[in-house]
Order: sequence, then C-alpha cells, then structure tokens
Amino acid sequence: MSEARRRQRKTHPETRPGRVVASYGRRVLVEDDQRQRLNCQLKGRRLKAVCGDRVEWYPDSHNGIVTAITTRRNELRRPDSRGRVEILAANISQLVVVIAPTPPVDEFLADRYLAAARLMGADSLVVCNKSDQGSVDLAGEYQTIGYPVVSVSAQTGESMESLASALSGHTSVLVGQSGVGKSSLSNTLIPGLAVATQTLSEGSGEGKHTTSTAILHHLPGGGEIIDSPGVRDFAPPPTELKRVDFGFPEFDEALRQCRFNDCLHLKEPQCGVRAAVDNGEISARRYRSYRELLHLMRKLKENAAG
Ligand SMILES: Nc1nc2c(ncn2[C@@H]2O[C@H](COP(=O)(O)OP(=O)(O)O)[C@@H](O)[C@H]2O)c(=O)[nH]1
Ligand SMILES: [Mg+2]
Ligand SMILES: [Zn+2]
Repeated sequence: MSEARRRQRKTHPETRPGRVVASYGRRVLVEDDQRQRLNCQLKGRRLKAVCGDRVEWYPDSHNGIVTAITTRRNELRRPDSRGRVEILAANISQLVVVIAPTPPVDEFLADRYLAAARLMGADSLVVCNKSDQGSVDLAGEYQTIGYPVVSVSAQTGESMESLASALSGHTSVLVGQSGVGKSSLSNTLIPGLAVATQTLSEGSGEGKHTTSTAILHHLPGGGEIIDSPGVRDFAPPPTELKRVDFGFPEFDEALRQCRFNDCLHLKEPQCGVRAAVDNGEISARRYRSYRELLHLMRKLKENAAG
C-alpha cells in the first residue's frame, strides 16, 4: 500500500483545517474557520504544535484531535539558557520592532531584531512609540534605509490607526527592549487583552507557566497579533556567518561587488561593503552593528559546539 493511500485511509471523515492559537504541551487551543476555539489533543507523541500552526483536526465527543501540522512558513525561535532552541511561534508574516525615546534606544538590539526578521523571511515594521515624548533619530535612519516606520503614542492614541492599518493582513509579533511600551501597545490594539490573559491562566490551572504562552489574537482592524512576554523578548537564533549580511538589506547592492563569494566584509581584499562604508553609501553605524552581530553569531556557534 502506498504512503498516500495509507494516509488517505486513516483520515477521519470529519477532518478539517484549523489554527493553533495557543499551545500547552500536549493540549492546544484550536480555532476553526468560524473562529470558534476549542481544546484539542495532539494525536501521537511525535506531533508538536506551537501558536500560529495551521493544522488538520476532527471533533470527538468533547474536544478535538489534531492529526497533522502543515509545513511552517517560518518559526520564531529563541535559544534558551542551555543553548537549546525553543520554538515560540510559527507562521509569522511581520516582526514589529518597537523603539521609543525612553528608555534610551539600544540601537544594536533594534538592528538585530530587524536582521532576524529578514533572515526568518518575515516583513518588518518599525514602530516608534511615545511620540508624545519626542522623536528618535534611529527612526529616521531606518526610514532612509527603506524600512516602514510609524510613530505612535499608546498613551495619547496618536496615529494608532496608522499602526492598525500596517498590521492588517499580517500575523505580527511585537518585539523590543523592556519599557518601550509593547504591553501598552498590545493592550490598546487588542480590546480585552488583559482580561483574556487572566481568564486563560485561571482556566488552565497551569498558573504562571501559562501566562508566558504565546496567544494569537485577532485585531479589530484586521490581522492578527501573537503575544506573550516570551515572544516579545525573543532573540535571533544562531545564523550561518555567511548569511548574517542578508539581515542588512542596504548591503544587498554592495556585497555583489565583493571579490570573494564568501566575503564576511571584515579584512578581505576588494570588499564591496567596506568600499560602500568608506564612500558613505552604507552607514558606519550599521556596519559596526553588522560586525557585532557576526561576532555574536560566532560566539553562539562556539558555545553550541561546547
Ligand atoms: N509617555 C508615554 N509613556 C508610555 C507610552 N506607552 C507606554 N508608556 C509607558 O512606558 C512604560 C513601559 O510600558 P510597557 O507597556 O510596560 O512597556 P514594555 O516593557 O515594552 O511592555 C509604562 O510606564 C507605560 O505607561 C506612550 O505612548 N507615551
Ligand atoms: Mg511588557
Ligand atoms: Zn565583502
């Protein structure tokens, strides 16, 4: 019997598509096409689902059974303290990097998030929050590079409609340093978020662990946000050294001029990127950020190797 035939025979007649909107180990919350949410069990030991997964499931007496997970477009991963990779969410289409006048911007961190977005195949959006406190130079720099930037205030509500429209049609995740206003923005964008989070942790009886679980929310203006403290604090996963430059879109043109295909743009002769830095086409600050990220990836690799 062919593999396809075997699978066909085993498929439950009521199998239908769904979306994982929260995951609690062997138990997941699945949403159907009518946006009804119900508890499901994962069928078999080998299935592992995360928030954002597209799945196949069928209803049984009380809940549902998830039988398959559709191939992921991408994964939001984070290396944990022991160097293992934890998958926080899947199928992200847009990473929203939040910066603000206060606390002082960690420029390297913001660059790193934007690089991670491109490396994982997601669009990026820069949100400059706390516009009531003034502007941030880095936002202008990002605009010059070509990143979309919106300036908003979660406090006064200024330009929140522009943000809502930039989120519509996307599955987004908000990231950024502590204190920039990610929770405030989420609470403004998602009516009832604070209440929903509380109810979920009470209902599951899993206490503190549950509040760090990623949850997918629909936005009133269209689009979805995957939210949790865990995903907000995500760090880019280890990346092949030669791929790090892909995280800096304004290098694209210049790196085609490098003499060597495996040029890391450090001390190699005839490097197009360094030439572009010298003549001002690439900012020296972004180039330093690139070198810092390269250095970080090298260290992560060494740690992983033991
Ligand atoms: N002035 C001003 N303060 C804000 C704004 N958004 C958030 N805050 C404040 O910034 C602090 C950190 O916000 P929070 O949402 O907890 O940031 P998070 O750590 O990124 O989740 C809180 O005291 C908020 O009240 C804003 O648009 N303007
Ligand atoms: Mg917060
Ligand atoms: Zn080079």
